[in-house]
Amino acid sequence: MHELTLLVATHNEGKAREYAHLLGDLPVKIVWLKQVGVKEVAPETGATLVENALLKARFYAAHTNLLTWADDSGLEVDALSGRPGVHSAHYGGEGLTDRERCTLLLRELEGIPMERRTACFRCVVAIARPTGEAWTAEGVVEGVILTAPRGDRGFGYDPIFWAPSLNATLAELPLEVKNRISHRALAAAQARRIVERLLDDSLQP
Ligand code: ITT
Repeated sequence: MHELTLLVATHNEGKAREYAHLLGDLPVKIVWLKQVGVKEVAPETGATLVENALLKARFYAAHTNLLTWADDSGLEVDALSGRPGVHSAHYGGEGLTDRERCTLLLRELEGIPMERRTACFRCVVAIARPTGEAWTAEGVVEGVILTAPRGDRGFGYDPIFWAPSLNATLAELPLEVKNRISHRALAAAQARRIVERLLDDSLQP
């Protein structure tokens, strides 16, 4: 039987949990970085999410010789002109916990009224072949940065990101509910079509 293998390449456990749920029904064999023994971390030297997503997907595809799915994502806060954005994972410097980064962001936003605390999460998924051929898809979810964290699910900035459509922070939602509305879910819905197309092509005689 023909089976396509897809490497979902992330070192972030929070992302991995979400993708396991989002992509579980794709008719491919999903493998993870740990499973294929990749410890290297792709360089993220791009200036944009698209550049970094492509860098990651191409790096891990070349490394493993597998079709690879990677994402670069971040939180863009309007009152901070879009920061931390592409630098979300390293906001405040290395070695901080997710909670510490949230606290730092809340401190930066101190005194800013609710109506000016708008923000969005953006996710760019890149799919790359070992040859370097690649495609991208993007998803965005709009929200508001609260003044204190709420909830202990999810990861990253979820406890301070309130989603108006669900009247909850992303950290108060079960994974399958976050996966209905999130930036990652929206990008993944488009990107899975790319994988399905590649699958169709690979089945052609
Ligand atoms: P990989 O590159 O290995 O996938 P990473 O954590 O370094 O893991 P990114 O460079 O894409 O990934 O950084 C994205 C950061 O943006 C992430 O570490 C979080 O701080 C934040 N972020 C992205 N998506 C998020 C989400 O759904 N909920 C909360 N925070 C998120």
